[in-house]
Amino acid sequence: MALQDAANLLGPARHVVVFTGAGISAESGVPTFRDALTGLWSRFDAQALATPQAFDDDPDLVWGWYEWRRRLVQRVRPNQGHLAVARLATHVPRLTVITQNVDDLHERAGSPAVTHLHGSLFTPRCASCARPAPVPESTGEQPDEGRRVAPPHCRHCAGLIRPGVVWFGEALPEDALESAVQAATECDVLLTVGTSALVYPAAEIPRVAGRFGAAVIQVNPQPTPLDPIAEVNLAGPAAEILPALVT
Ligand code: BJW
Ligand code: ZN
Repeated sequence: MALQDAANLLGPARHVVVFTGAGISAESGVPTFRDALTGLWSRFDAQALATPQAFDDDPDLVWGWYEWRRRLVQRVRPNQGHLAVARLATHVPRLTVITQNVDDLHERAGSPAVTHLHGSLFTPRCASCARPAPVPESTGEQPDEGRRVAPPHCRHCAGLIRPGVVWFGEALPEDALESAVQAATECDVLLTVGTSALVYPAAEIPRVAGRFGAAVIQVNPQPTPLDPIAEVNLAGPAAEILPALVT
């Protein structure tokens, strides 16, 4: 049985990497990007929202959209999948958690030192001078998903504040990518959870781990391009499979 095969790989492992994508947060109520009916990109145009050009063209549209998403994340809770990942740290000598997600649900579940490859909804910065900016105070009012909101101005240079996420065409944070690649080359098991593995360079991480000899375990209800390199495919939702795997 696949679950037992996965447990047998995890049991003796000395360094496990957990690599997550939007699917791990789906059962908390955070939409994924590419799921056919519920994914953000089925309702919104990625080019008009998740590129530097989009922010230049219409900063209020882009800032409003990310404010809507930040507040949505603040209203939801980590699920059993995030909690199982945090628990895994007590089962293996070394655990590295690498996420493509811009939410903070791994941290709120108790995973310390999470590597965020695509930034965070909670680290806005100046689009001109790059200095960090405060997360806006909650007004108690919930911005709706299509509402334009003017971004704040930088207190240092008066430039526009932008979300601290990585848009298409932008480089990933160098330290995060470097430490993720390093961990992938060193681990014995990489557990990939809830990612379509379509977005590069992040999608290289499980592939690097496989090339360097790690066993790859995948948790995803749908097939992905990682199926051929995964030693074990656990087809199902993360919030059910992970607690069964990490008891
Ligand atoms: C469940 C579940 C449940 C559902 N349980 N599972 C090589 C080839 C081709 C293109 C490129 C390439 N290299 C670079 C590119 C271009 C581009 C790219 O990859 N494009 C492809 C899409 C074709 N990459 C970039 O532009 C990157 N930058 C770059 O390469 O820069 C080069 C450079 C170097 C030096 C200087 C300057 C430039 C940047 C990529 C940034 C991606 N950003 C986003 C948005 C972040 C901000 C935001 O949140 O708005 O990141 S896009 C979006 O996709 C987001 C995600 O992190 C990322 C990955 O998505 P993820 O997590 O896999 O989600 P989904 O929805 O795709 O999948 C969900 C999965 O969960 C599904 O499989 C479901 O089945 C599953 N699931 N329910 C478990 N309950
Ligand atoms: Zn500034």
